[in-house]
Amino acid sequence: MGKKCQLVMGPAGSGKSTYCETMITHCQNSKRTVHLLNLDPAAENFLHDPTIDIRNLISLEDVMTELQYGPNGALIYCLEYLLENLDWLEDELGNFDDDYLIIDCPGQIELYTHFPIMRRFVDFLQKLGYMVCGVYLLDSQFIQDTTKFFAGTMSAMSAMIQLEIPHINVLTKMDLVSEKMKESQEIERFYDPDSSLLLEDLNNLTKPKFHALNEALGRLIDEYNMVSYIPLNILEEDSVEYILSQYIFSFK
Ligand SMILES: Nc1nc2c(ncn2[C@@H]2O[C@H](COP(=O)(O)OP(=O)(O)OP(=O)(O)O)[C@@H](O)[C@H]2O)c(=O)[nH]1
Ligand SMILES: [Mg+2]
Repeated sequence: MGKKCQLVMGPAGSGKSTYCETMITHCQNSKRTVHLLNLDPAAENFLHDPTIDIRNLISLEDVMTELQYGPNGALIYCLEYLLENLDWLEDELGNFDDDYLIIDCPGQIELYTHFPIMRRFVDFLQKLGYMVCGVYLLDSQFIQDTTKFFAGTMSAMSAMIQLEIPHINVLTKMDLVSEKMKESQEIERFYDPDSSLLLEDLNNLTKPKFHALNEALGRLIDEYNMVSYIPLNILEEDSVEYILSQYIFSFK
C-alpha cells in the first residue's frame, strides 16, 4: 500500500483538529493504524496524543518572548524552523510503512496561499516516499453567506494550485445544517459550485461596483472546474468512511 498521509488544511476554526480526531477514532475502530502529526505550534489539547508534535521541537511562546514576535509571525518562524530541522522530523517519522499519517495544520490561511512553507513540507514528505493528499476544510456555515463561500472556495483553489497534489475539499460541521436544507436541491449548488447560480446571490450581497469582479471570479472557478466539496457529518460513521474512501481514491 505504501506510505500515505493527509495534509489537513483550512481556515481558522474550520474544524481541522476535530476532523483529525474524528478520522483517528474512526480508523482505530476499524483496526487501521494511524498517527497524528501536529504541525500547529499554537495547538492546545488533543483527544489523541500526537505521535509527532512540532511543539516538542519549538515553542511558540518562546519565540514570542525571545524574538518579540506577535502570534502570526511566531507561527511562521516555527514552521520555517521546522523546515530547517527536517532531520528531526525524519527521525520522528521513523518507518511507518503502511500506516496512515494525519497532519493537523495551523489555520493561518497565508500558509496555503502565498508562503512556500507547505509546498516545501510536501516536497520533503514525497522525498521520504509518502503519497500526500491535501484535505481542505471549509465550514458549512459559510453556505449561509455566499460571499464567505466564494472567498473560501478561492482559498481552497489557491491551496490546490500551490501544492499540486491529490486534493479533496470537505464541507465540515454538516451536523449543524438543518435537515430541511440538507434535503433541498439548494445545497447541491455548494457541493459542486456552479458560479452562475451563486453569482445572483453574490451580486445581491455586494455593491454594484463589485459585480464585474464577482463575475470574473465566477469565471475563474468555472474555468478551473476543480473545486467540489464532500459534506462531512462527524456524527455519522458512513460520512467519515466516505471521506476516507475518497482520500484513498484520490491517489488512483
Ligand atoms: N457541531 C460541530 N462542531 C464542530 C465540528 N468540527 C469542529 N467543530 C467546532 O468548531 C470549533 C473549531 O474546531 P477545531 O477543530 O478546533 O477547528 P480548527 O480548524 O482546528 O481551528 P484552528 O486550529 O484554530 O485553526 C470547535 O469549537 C469545535 O468543537 C463539527 O463537525 N460539528
Ligand atoms: Mg486546530
